Amino acid sequence: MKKIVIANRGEIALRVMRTAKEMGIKTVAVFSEADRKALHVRYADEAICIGPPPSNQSYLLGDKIIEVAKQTGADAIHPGYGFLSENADFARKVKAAGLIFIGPSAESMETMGDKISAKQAVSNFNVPLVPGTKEALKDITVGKKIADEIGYPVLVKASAGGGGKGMRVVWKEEEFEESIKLAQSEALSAFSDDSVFIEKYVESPKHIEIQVLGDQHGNVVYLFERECSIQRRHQKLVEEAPSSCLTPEVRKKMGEAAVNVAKACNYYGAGTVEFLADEDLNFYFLEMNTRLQVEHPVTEQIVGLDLVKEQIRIARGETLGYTQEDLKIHGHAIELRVCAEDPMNNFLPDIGKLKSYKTPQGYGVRVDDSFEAGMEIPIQYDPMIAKLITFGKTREEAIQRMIRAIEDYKITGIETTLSFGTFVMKHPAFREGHFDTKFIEKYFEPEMFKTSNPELHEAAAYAAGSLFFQKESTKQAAGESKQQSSNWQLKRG
Ligand code: MV4
Repeated sequence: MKKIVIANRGEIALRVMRTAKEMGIKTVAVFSEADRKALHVRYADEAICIGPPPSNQSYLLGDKIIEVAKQTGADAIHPGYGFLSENADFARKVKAAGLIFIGPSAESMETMGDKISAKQAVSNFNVPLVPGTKEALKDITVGKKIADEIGYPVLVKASAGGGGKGMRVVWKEEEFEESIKLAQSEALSAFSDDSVFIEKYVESPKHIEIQVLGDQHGNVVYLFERECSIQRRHQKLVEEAPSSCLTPEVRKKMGEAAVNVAKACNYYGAGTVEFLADEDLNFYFLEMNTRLQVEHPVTEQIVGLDLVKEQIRIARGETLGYTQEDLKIHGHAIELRVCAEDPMNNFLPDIGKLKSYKTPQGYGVRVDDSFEAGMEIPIQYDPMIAKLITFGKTREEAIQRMIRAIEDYKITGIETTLSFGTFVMKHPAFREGHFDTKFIEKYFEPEMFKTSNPELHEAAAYAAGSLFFQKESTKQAAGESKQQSSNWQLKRG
């Protein structure tokens, strides 16, 4: 492999190019007209404009990107995350053009891309699943019977859905028929596929995912877990590795289950197996993401592997060269997604120019970004400006370092999620590891930190803390039967 095309933009395009450079591989950037001055364009050995700003006229044009690879004499394509990264047809076309797709096979992507087929694929591989149906629901009467057996509340999910799209909670039988019909019509318009299935609804779960790596010779290992429960509308904001709540025994069981998921679809490359975990650490397979994920750096920091380098080595046909026993967790890493969003204003995207931009430095701090002072944040794409990653010997050290790094991060001109990061790091529930996917819904109140004064941040965190304990005790008294919020139906714009 001598030259690769990076079919992506932003921080991930740069991140892939850095590793390629270290491996002596030349890089070709593709870019839209909105990204003419982008850093990934400058960093690459060559760069080719592929169209106007909208992704469907640029970064999603698979055929055009394959053309670029041929034109420039590249021998492989790295898709990054998002865009074409989980598009099986694209992977197939890349291969048919005599190029290497740096990722899994089109078949693995297809099996895992559909939730029903994913569940069926793993069903003989000793992987725990949430009680529910393993086939698309056809008959309302049959569905009702199954829902009764499982017990309410149940969750209706679109088989083609992802990231929470096309999901609906059904609290009682009277709502069942209407919910199924709504979910089906939502799924049909969003994915042109109205297949839905039902599962027992796990309330307030933790979201824990396992990073796996497989080579093309049948070897698969797990690189431990990432805790990704701090999210809003299915958009993760804080991720960490390892999780503060797993025991070594559960970690091993989850890791082995993830390896079995990978084996069930003959997986090679880097992939992530998502699990839900309840309070008692019972865990259930949700889905597999067949790409490199945004939050992969926290795993890199604790295992000491460059995941892009591993992806490239695997794509070249090399063997992993290590076994599960060789892999150990070293220290703790936390990632904050620094997005151009205003936490005080419902996390709405904040557009504009970065008037000043200065990243934090020093031991245990990593910033993966793609901006400089004076640049505009393009509105056509994801509002993520950077990923701020800190690591330390212990979780406490990584948290303290994150608080310091956020303070040292100077961004003016736009609102960002940096202040939200401080709120999380100082929150007692986060510090004690008592949190789940409802963290923001339960504890976040923007008024609490309407200031950049660090002492008031502290006060806000204490206020949040006492509120937390207050809420917990009233909940226990009331028997906790909070209705689901409207977040389920909201889609990220
Ligand atoms: C669930 C669930 C509760 N019970 N499945 C959301 C996205 C998609 N990957 C699956 N999701 C969920 N599936 C059952 N049976 C709750 C969620 C869920 C969630 C999962 C992971 C991270 C954040 C979440 C936020 C809300 C709901």
